[in-house]
Amino acid sequence: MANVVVVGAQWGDEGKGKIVDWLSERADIVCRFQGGHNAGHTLVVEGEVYKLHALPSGVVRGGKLSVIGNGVVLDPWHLVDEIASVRAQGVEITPENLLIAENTPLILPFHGELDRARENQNSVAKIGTTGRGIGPAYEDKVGRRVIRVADLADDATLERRVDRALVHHNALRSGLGLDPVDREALIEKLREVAPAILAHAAPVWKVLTEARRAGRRILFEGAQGALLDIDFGTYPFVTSSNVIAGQAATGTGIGPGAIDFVLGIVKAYTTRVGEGPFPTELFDEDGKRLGERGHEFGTTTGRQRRCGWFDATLVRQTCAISGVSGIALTKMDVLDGFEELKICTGYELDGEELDYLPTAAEAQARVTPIYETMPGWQESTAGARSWADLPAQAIKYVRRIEELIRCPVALVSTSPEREDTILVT
Ligand code: 2SA
Ligand code: MG
Repeated sequence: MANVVVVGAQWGDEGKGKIVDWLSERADIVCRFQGGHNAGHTLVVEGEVYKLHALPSGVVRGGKLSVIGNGVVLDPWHLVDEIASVRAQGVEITPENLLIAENTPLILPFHGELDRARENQNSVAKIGTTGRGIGPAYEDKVGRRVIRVADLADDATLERRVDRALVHHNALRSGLGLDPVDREALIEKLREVAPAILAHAAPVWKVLTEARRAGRRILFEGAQGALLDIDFGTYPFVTSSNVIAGQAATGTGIGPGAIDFVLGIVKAYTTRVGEGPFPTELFDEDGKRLGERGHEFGTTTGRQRRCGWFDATLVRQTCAISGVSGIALTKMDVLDGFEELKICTGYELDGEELDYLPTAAEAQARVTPIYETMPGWQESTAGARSWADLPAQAIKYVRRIEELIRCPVALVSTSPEREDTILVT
């Protein structure tokens, strides 16, 4: 398979990091195309644990080109720190193996302050964001007042861009009781960080076009999950970018025809962090058990994740919207030992059956799941590396999911270790 897009098909934290790492071995280039350091991908390579937020997962593998595309919002100071921390783990990062699109918008300190001020202000505004300034940075991008990587190269441009942003932000800040931004200090801070970022700046669209022409394989690494998509997610409890597969093209500057395969990452149950509707959420012992067995705590903020049964209705919907070609089913082993397992096959709302999640927030909050129950399995699936290693009941569970979501299972992951992966043929 030439160029693959990997996207989350639930609310993020589906275990994309491991799958991306697994696939990156077969790719020449790994690109991020949306989100920012609100992502958190944990990679375990030969026992060493890497926690990445802004950097593409390809960086931990030698000989790959890593790319941060224009669809990302980049906190330059965070990136410098993240580079330093993975370097300390022995990873080599150079202007040759890490490129940043010149048209990438920057997250500035006042974006984070605004994000957190809104979250803390009152319950009406609360989304449960990561507080990283992601939303405010995307707002500025669309509002045509963001500072982009290329703007760092010229002092006069940089000052003009800062002034343009501050007209807006100082007015906003005064309404929130925040002091105006210290213009000189901000410009100084930007000048300081500029060389470290500019060293990696490149016309990514051009690099990718040429790479494609030369037959190099590109892996597009999504962050978050389709239900957090700004258009198709559980709005307003979403992130501020398009996270679905179509964004891989817009967020890097390559045509949609370059995408050969869309791999949707799907966890064998459901989790979500932050506020918002979650039809199959469990508040009982089963939910607690999923959280404990699955170590469901956020990589980025350490928050405890809400847990629930597998929702086939939602995944069928997100697979359709992302044009998923096949799924990777992760964290199967977390289900080991359950007496029975439930799968949501549809919803009921006001006495009617629905085969999709309606758009209206009010309806999303009120749907009740329709479940089918399957017997669980008592054997361990942890570390299974072939179909034959799986208990019969676990295979039935996978096959039933496949049927319900109308999409084939391409991979099954049975532990955080990259070798513990079943390739379904
Ligand atoms: P924000 O900070 O504006 O993006 O927050 C808006 C909502 O989006 C949710 N959000 C996330 N939910 C789950 N996982 C996230 N990141 C993963 C991680 C990375 C991944 O492990 O941390 O799987 O790609 C993530 N990022 C944002 C957030 O909780 C708000 O509900
Ligand atoms: Mg994650």
